[in-house]
Amino acid sequence: MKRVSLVVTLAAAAVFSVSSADAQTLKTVKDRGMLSCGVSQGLPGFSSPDDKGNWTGLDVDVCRAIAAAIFDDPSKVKFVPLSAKDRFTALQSGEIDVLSRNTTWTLSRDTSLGVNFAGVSYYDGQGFMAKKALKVNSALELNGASICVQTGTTNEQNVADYFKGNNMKYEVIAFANADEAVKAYESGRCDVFTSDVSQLYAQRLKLAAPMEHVVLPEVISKEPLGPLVRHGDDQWFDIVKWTLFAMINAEELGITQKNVDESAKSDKPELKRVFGTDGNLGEQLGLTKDWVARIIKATGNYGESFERNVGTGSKLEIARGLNKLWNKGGIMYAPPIR
Ligand SMILES: N[C@@H](CCC(=O)N[C@@H](CS)C(=O)NCC(=O)O)C(=O)O
Repeated sequence: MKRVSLVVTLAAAAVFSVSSADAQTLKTVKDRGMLSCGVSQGLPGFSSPDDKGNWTGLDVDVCRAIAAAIFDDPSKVKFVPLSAKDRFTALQSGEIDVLSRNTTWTLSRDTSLGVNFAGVSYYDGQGFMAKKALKVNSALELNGASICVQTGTTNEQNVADYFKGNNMKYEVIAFANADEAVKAYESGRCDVFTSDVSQLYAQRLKLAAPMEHVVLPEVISKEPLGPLVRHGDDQWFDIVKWTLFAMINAEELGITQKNVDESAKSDKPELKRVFGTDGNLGEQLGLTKDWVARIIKATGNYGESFERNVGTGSKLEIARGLNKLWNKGGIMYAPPIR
């Protein structure tokens, strides 16, 4: 009997020490007074700085939302620009607390890199951009083409699969940096440029004559993009996950940046839980009761962030498509806040 209880005590102690030792990220972030967020080196609509170094974008908003939830201040974020190749090392080493950089969730990344994907913030797929002068209407006409791509991306492998699958020849010209790849394409070193379709639209804006380039109709892969964290801190994983889910749920519940104060006074049971006037869901996450209000005041709901950064309110003018809410014809769906 004594032995059993000793074993139980030791097991409980082990569990306790694991959770207390690992749940450090929130504390680290609070002590630093700043969230460290890994982003791209400049991808309009997703994460790009203006000439004053002020970052905006859909991926940027995820980090601003996390900072708002923790500090009630979306400006408390240090943005760390990372190439596709360096992004995972920065997360593994602890240089950043979260990576929010148009990163595709795949099985190999989820299992071999010591990371956890917190959800999907944008459902994307890979495509091709070609000069109109090339007179190509379909990716299936690309036999023998040279293709510019960025190294360290899912796009490298997908393009190989696609050409092999369709019995077509191709030549890959890979670059460590997106701007180099796009410049090489623009200068004629490659016939086409390939990346996630959203990024084709974003990169096209940087070209001297955007309208001389077309995005071909084929989408050759699934690229679910979302934020990710390091293994080993489940509380932090939950915070990042539920911050994204809060933005998506807010859209579903009709909570907007404009009406958030009004909505917080609602008597509806669902809204009372979301705003913490009933229960303490925010505190269960390690945050405050008003965590959702803080997030929506800072960034707006998911749909507002989408439209402002990549949708109709932006230069990219990307259609919501798959990223519409599940009850509006899309697949964007967040588990409920209850
Ligand atoms: N979603 C893909 C591609 C991500 C990626 O890095 N794409 C390049 C292609 S344009 C990019 O965004 N570069 C922007 C940058 O390096 O700042 C992945 O996770 O591997």
